[in-house]
Amino acid sequence: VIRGVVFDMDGVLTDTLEFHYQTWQRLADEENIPFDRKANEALRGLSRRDSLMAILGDRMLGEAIVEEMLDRKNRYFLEFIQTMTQDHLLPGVLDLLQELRSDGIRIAIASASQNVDLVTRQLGLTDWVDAITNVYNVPHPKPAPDVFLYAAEQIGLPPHQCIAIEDAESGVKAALDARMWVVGLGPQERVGAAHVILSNLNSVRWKDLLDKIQCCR
Ligand code: G16
Ligand code: MG
Repeated sequence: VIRGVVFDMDGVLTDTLEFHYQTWQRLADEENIPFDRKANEALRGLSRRDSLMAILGDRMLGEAIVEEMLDRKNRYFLEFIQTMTQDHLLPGVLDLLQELRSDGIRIAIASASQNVDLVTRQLGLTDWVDAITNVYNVPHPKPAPDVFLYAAEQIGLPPHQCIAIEDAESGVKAALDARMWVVGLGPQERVGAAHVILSNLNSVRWKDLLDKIQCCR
């Protein structure tokens, strides 16, 4: 039986990809590093540091410079986060959370974002979730399974009793390696490894989701 749902945040509960894009673009422009929307797409689900490493490519920089860039990027990102409200929840999210709650399903958020607590608060979701985990809580970021394993532990369930909902290739891999049932949101090329693939959570009912997972067991 499924007794818990672990949500990824960026790209599942809310769409911060555009905010991440604009802030990385601003940093890249300041540093004269080539960057565009297409390059940003490859950063989906990666931690902040892994994202910067991907942008820098083979440019070798000292740790102090890297740290400064990570801080600067986050400062720009926080400016966007301040403007977020419940209106930034993606379609279908609140309805699904409501259904989960009334069915007694435990709810966690497992994100690669160090800003997960703040964003959860801005979205008005703090009281909706039983646990929030991020990269601070675990040794290895996605695609390692750590953050999902930790989330399952936090809601007191074995991973195989949990469904993970992810939008990134790295996150799908992390959740599969944690041995959860995985729902991928997005195109086949990106989330094709998931057990169930949907385009988004709009009008997705809990019962339908369970049926779909049941089918692949
Ligand atoms: C998210 C995004 C990533 C972002 C990462 C780190 O993870 O998908 O693009 O780089 O968080 O964010 P921050 O700079 O706030 O620490 P997730 O796992 O919620 O999709
Ligand atoms: Mg994501």
